[in-house]
Amino acid sequence: MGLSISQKIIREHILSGEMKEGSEISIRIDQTLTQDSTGTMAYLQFEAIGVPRVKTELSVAYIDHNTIQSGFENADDHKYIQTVAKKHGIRFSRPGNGVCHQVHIERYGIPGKTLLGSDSHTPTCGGIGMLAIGAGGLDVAVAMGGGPYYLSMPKICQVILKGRLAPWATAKDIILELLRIMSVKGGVGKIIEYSGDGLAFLSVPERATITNMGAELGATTSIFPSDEVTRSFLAAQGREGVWVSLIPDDDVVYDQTIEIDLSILKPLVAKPHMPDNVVSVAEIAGLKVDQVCIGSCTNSSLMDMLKVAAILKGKTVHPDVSLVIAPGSKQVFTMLADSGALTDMISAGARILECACGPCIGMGQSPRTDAVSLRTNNRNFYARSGTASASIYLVSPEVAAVSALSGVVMDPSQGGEPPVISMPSSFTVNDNLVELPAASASDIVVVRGPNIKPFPINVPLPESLLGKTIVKLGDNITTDHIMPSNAKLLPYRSNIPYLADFCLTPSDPEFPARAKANNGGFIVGGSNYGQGSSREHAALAPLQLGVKGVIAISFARIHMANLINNGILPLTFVSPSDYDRIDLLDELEMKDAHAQIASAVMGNPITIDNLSKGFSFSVNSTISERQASILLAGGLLNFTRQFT
Ligand code: MIC
Ligand code: SF4
Repeated sequence: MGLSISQKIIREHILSGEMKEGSEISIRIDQTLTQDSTGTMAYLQFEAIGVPRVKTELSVAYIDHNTIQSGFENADDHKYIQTVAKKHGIRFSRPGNGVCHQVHIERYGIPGKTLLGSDSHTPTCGGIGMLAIGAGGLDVAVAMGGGPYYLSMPKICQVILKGRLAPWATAKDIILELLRIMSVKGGVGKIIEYSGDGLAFLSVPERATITNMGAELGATTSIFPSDEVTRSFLAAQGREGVWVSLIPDDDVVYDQTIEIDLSILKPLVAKPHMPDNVVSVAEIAGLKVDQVCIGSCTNSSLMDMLKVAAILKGKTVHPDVSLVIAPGSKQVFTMLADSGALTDMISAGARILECACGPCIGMGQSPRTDAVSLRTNNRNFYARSGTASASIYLVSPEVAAVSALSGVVMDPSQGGEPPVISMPSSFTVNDNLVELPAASASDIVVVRGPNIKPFPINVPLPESLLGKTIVKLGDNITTDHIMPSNAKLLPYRSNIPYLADFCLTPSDPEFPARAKANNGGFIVGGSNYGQGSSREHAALAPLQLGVKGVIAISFARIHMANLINNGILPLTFVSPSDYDRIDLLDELEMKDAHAQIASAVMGNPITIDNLSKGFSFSVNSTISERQASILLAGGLLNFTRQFT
């Protein structure tokens, strides 16, 4: 049986386990990336591991998330990351250089290599045929130290793209269509591999839009072949030397196949508050718009920006609309300036932001009360914009730009020709904002600000876990619910005690107080619990509040790994109907925890007693032997320390 693209990369990098769907494998990581909102914690953990210099081929620390400096905290964290990077062999991408994923694909990604990033949109680099995976900061710290990355061997899902996009339909519409088909949990446990004759018409930035937003499917990663399109992109970046061809064998047997006919795709939109709530733009045409945000790691490439500039040229943004634009990188920004396209944007009334995540993570530009905000981002989760009453709609840059001019949602395919923009034969390359690490670490002093507080480390698993149900939640709870992030909270990413007071507040404002009053306990959730980001703060804050276990119908991949890494038990209902039999403040007990965890590794269910209601129910924990040992030790740091 032939191998798919990702199976070929895994075969080259596998360190342990068998490439058999569902079994735990470990792989060698060639490159890592971090960004600042997860990076501070990742580097604190890297320091705790105690490896003097990274052992990867390349590790880059980006500053792109926490860029509003309304107090000392973010600037302090930036200085910490800059100095810790310099000391330990990591390149430092200064603020102003751009969003990690955009810069990484432009300057560092290599087809056929592995990349682990402390950000869920790391799969963006799958657009050039890299096996790029998002993970919690601790997993990335371990990989920087030369340790393997463990994952459960995913299923391989083939998506065949047929034909060519019609005018005004875009790469964003391809991934929105896939979200409509598969839903936000349809990709869990899968790698999405793209193929088909349609690939020839999709440039690398377009492919990257698709692999980027594969994160919203819950997929482990997404990947395109490395072909002539990839080669010419890398050549235009002055990096043709790193190109290798990477295509699947002819006789691959895929676990799932989905076909999309590109020629019939229309502009699509994801309505509030889920990226899979997809309808055609035509269906909501005419809706009055208050804000339009163009940018984010999904749609901030030069091609996207040039199209937007061409639409805005010579026009004026509607008086009721605030249009903000954040180019993805310094390369994009300078090329916009040099070509005059930036002038077209400014003249039309666009408010130009620095090249960073910005509004996508609520780092500024929170919309007004009850606003309708059209964004080119990948996530429209409840309250993520910083304004809980706002409605965020996810669209392509083209739909965003035409709607910014008209003041209402517009389906551009109803009339007019789209701007024709072609890929430049060469990009402007200037890596002057990337600092190289020091040759010798001895004279580098790591600078730590006063906002860096000790992070919680769990205790070894007790023999019996006893606690109340301190919250009961529905399906698709995101990490933005569990650990909200916005301009007010992001500066506290290195201060878990402070953040814990905001844990789960978008779902239940009383949760932190209730958790404290009951000395922690259990979280009960629905399906796809913890979808979204890689932030391990969504495990650390519950740990700070004494959460012992999360019992859910199903989990998102990265969050489940983060729970285990912090010694919090991820348990799934054997019979989902038991979910209905548990009420808030029910007292739950898991007896013989050690024996039950050991037996869960063999696939046996775990028994939990509901002491308040007088019944027992079964849960599963789909963990490997290694993960069981981590849970028994009280988390990965404790587990690792046993051997040092
Ligand atoms: C996001 O898009 O949600 C973030 C902010 O980039 C997160 C990382 C974080 O929470 O710092 C992600 O995607 O992993
Ligand atoms: Fe930044 Fe938004 Fe991309 Fe996350 S999704 S990395 S916040 S631009």
